[in-house]
Amino acid sequence: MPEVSELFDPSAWKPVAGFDSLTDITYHQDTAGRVARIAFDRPEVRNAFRPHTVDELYSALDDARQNARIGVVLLTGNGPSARDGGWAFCSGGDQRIRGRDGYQYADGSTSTGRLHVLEVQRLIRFMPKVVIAVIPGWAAGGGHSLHVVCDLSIASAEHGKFKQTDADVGSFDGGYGSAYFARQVGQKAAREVFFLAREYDAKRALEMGAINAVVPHADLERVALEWANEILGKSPTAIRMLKFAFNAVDDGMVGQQVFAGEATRLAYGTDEAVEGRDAFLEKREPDWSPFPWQF
Ligand code: S0N
Repeated sequence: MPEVSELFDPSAWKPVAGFDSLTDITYHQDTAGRVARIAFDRPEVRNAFRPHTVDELYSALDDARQNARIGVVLLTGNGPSARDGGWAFCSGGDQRIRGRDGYQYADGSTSTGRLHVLEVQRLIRFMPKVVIAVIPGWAAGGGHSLHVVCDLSIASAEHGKFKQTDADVGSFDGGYGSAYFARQVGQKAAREVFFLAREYDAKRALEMGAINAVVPHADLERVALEWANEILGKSPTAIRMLKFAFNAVDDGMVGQQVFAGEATRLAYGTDEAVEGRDAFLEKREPDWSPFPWQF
């Protein structure tokens, strides 16, 4: 079996320092240190996540968020399964450890279950970088929701498959996984996907508008890295403002807050804002005369 994944090119990636003891995911940066590759690493269960997986995923994503050189994150699933050769992006919550109040840690370290993949969804949604779902196989259940919340999705032509099993297993993502999905594909298609829980191949997902591209399986990660490098050629501020502008219309006051925070950061860079700060520090009235009331 390959050390990481059959699609992984070891010459393109290096492991990230400080993340040596990961068990459920892998975390790499490209050789230029500009792109992060974060991958589910439980191919024997179609990359289902347990609470520990979610903890590792959150830390790696947050590390990428705080790294000012990283502009794009690729979220994918390692594979194939050594047992049967099956490929997966992610099959959602590990149903073997689902309790009555959430998902249980293997060591029983918390008395209550966890449902914190939603925190990961929010991190992807609000991080000022582009997150691309790179889908080499199944995106099912909560794994389907994760691809929905990513900014872009690219899938394997041969193995990319989509299924929203929530209603089969008595689970429901009533937030981004469904309502935001309906924004992407329309209400009728979204309700079909959830209410019938059928399987869709990558070609059909593309027709629906659920994903951006379908590429030959062997080329999947290379193409994803090409997309990432193309995005890295753009203005970081423009990309950040555009991501938050796209989000704001669906995110209510929180969306406005995130967008406005970035607008404030931009305003701090103006002479006008510097004058306001300096006037306060120098205990004088600000002189706004050089700054026009724009029309
Ligand atoms: C993905 C599917 C369609 C693949 O089918 P295929 O190719 O026929 O493979 P299988 O033979 O079914 O699977 C191979 C082995 O992998 C195991 N397995 C697969 N998925 C899971 C899983 N999710 N949990 C545990 N094991 C899994 C199979 O059992 C099999 O192993 P063996 O041979 O030993 O039995 C198909 O596998 C499928 O439908 N999987 C289940 C998908 C699913 O229903 N997922 C859960 C849906 N709900 C969620 O994800 C919600 C998650 C959630 O709410 C949550 C979880 C944690 C924290 C927070 C949250 C939250 O969102 O709030």
